[in-house]
Amino acid sequence: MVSAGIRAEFSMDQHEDDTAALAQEARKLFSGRVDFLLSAPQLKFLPEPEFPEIAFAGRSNVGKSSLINALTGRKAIARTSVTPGRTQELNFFEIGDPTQFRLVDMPGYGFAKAPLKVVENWKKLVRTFLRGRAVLKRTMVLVDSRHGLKPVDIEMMTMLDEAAVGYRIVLTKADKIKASALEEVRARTAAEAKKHPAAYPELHVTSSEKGMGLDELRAAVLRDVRT
Ligand SMILES: Nc1nc2c(ncn2[C@@H]2O[C@H](COP(=O)(O)OP(=O)(O)OP(=O)(O)O)[C@@H](O)[C@H]2O)c(=O)[nH]1
Ligand SMILES: [Mg+2]
Repeated sequence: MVSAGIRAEFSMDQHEDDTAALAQEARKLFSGRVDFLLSAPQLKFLPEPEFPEIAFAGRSNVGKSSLINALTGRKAIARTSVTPGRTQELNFFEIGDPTQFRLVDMPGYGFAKAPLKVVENWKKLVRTFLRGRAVLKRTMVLVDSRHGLKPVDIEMMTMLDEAAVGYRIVLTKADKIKASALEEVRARTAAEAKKHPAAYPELHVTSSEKGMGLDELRAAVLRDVRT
């Protein structure tokens, strides 16, 4: 007879094995074939919804494109810039050979200096895509560690809650602040996430520059792709 204690221990070990196996598989996939597929400036240019997709959203300059480069170990497969507003279309990247899933690099929101008309267009493109894309498995909502959640982020999160689109909050640029400040923003962001029904309760803390949190995020992406 197996006691409940041993059973619990076994399932815990099993869980850890599964997690380790997934992380390893994810690492392999992300270091394998990664190709830029296309850039869609309007919804009519979207690719056929043939594969699971994971979208990267967040304020301008938060580090969406940099994170895609870091996750895939490519220096510049997604274009980055110190000037906010670099990414202006939905950019699709394919991972795996044969293709397993797609990553979508999105234009940033909350970029005050862009012309109003341009901002309105991006907003519509991003919202329509996030709300209506059947193959979208998860959205990563990126938040700059130095700034924490801003009203536009809360607005985006609320929109995703209402559309019942599950999302993970990913703190970026963790290398740019002290550990104590990072802990503070992490706690504050986690508390806000708890209030949002479509948000994952656990946050990801990352640095594209230093590689922090990338293995965990790769594994999370693969888990999301398979749900
Ligand atoms: N120190 C540090 N800098 C980062 C990190 N991630 C991004 N950056 C810098 O932040 C700036 C903006 O990065 P992008 O990846 O272009 O940001 P984005 O969110 O794609 O911006 P838009 O496309 O304009 O919305 C660049 O100068 C990056 O080098 C990081 O983890 N650490
Ligand atoms: Mg970008």
